[in-house]
Amino acid sequence: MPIHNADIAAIFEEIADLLEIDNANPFRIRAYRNAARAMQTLGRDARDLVEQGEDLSELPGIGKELAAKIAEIVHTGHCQALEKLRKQTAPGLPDLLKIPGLGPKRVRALYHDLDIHSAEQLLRAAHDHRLQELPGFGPKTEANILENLQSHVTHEQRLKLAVAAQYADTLVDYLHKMKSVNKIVIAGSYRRCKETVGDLDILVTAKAGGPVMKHLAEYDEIAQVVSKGTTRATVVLRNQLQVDVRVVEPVSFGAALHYFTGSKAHNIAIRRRAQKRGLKINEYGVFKGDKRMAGDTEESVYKAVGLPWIAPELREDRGEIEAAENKRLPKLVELEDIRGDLHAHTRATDGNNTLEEIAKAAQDRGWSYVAITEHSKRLTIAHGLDKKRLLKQIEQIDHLNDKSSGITVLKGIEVDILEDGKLDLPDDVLAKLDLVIGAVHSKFHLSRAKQTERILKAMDHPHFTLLAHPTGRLIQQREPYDVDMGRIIHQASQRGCYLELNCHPERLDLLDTYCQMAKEAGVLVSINSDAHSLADFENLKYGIGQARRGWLEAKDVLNTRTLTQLQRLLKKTM
Ligand code: DGT
Ligand code: CA
Ligand code: CA
Repeated sequence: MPIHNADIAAIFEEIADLLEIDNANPFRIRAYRNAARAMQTLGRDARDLVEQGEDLSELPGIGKELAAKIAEIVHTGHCQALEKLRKQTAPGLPDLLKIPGLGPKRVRALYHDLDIHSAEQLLRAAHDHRLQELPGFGPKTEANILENLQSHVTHEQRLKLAVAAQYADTLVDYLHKMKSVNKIVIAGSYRRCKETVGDLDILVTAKAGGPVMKHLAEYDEIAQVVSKGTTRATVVLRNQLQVDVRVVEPVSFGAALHYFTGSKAHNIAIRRRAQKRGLKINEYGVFKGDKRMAGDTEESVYKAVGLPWIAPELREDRGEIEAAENKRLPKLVELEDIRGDLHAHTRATDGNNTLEEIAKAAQDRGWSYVAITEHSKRLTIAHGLDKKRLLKQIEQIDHLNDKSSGITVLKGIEVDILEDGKLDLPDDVLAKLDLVIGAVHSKFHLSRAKQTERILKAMDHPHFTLLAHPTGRLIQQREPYDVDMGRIIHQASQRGCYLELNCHPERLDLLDTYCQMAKEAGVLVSINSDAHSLADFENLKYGIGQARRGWLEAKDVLNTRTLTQLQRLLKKTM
């Protein structure tokens, strides 16, 4: 049974959560959280490392004990320490943790003070306003929990795109091992690069249907075969991800790909268009009466209804069909357009790598620049920089730039925006930097008016260049903070500063619709990895997907500029 890094990370996170509910030693809890993060950002399969006999305890954040646990999980699929903790924890509590806004500390309080150990009990208590009396809760938290409880039910089964990708990749590799298989494409929301996916829709072309489905059913990550015919099957993987597989004829491949890529709204609009032209369109092809007009490629399907091919990320029936009709489809940004990253952390704060390692990795990617933007002092858990340490880093970067060629390391900071809108470091040191990224890391629950004013005030600061993860949401974990994004985008256009699209798979923040708003207002978006380790640079592809969903072209993106152009744009704001 192949174990993915995400599986190991999930086990370590659960151990940390259960330890925290149990009020265990904070250092132990932190060690598991760090290990979970190390697994997510490893960049290679831990399974391969274990099988090749490599010493995992040499990885950052992994000691001997954790290395042994990783090996145990790879070999057995289980972790005894977790099983033991689960037995010790009141049943129901782990489920409560899955509700956004409820961390282990709150779950512990709910259990100890109100004897709550199920979502139903929690719902009742929130309705009766019994939560707000608990220390650390209050009426706002209670309202948030109530809201999250309701939306929790609707997206609990969806997986984040980057997590689904790990399972999708191995399954596709497995299916490719079959000689009779030709093409394999994952359609659906996955192909449209949605932030989360409900299930995977896989299309296969193959000589004959039978053996493919048999091969699929033998995949050892399957928990359940829901249905299995000769041309279609539905299975559920161990992690509860449902996979629909269809074998299609080459003549129908384009039509099937179009149909199963969706979105449903886009399909319906295209079908209506076909009907107006006296055509019938379905997953087998485009037909006039009984005559097949198109269907082997997606291009042929679009052509039959008088349109150019439309990129999957645009297919939401949000104006893409009109744009195609009027030959105004955007030429969407691609990974290759990116010339550098404007948000990375080093070992000086909570990153894993040295300055030199980051510079080298950026250069190896063919980039011209990379910005180092550590946290500022207020963020103590990340060991944020004060003025003195930042000045020291500025010197180090100058020194590095003096001796290296081919890559420029830009000097930056991810400075906290304080509750009153002030920045967390003095002006004289900010003035020495190439860019100043402002970020909200606290007081997420201010009123809309206050939160908006806070950010607008920060953006007014003479040295402010870029707003980090503008809505603060964590996918399926934390709702965006309540803020008037229209005013923020307007302010950015007036002030000549920029918005970040943070590519961390849990953030993907700027949201797609705000990307569109920024583009319309002429505000450039910077697609940033927020790397804490070298493997995080890989996350740029998810940010690119999100940017494409937001209709962004290379010209709408700040870090597609050459170094000289970028420096000019950054100076304008300082
Ligand atoms: P998901 O799985 O919830 O993340 O989202 P999708 O978009 O992958 O949806 P899914 O898996 O239910 O269906 C895959 C595609 O199949 C969908 O994007 C469009 C197409 N489809 C499904 N049901 C219908 C339908 O009733 N009418 C049309 N025209 N297309 C449909
Ligand atoms: Ca799907
Ligand atoms: Ca499906």
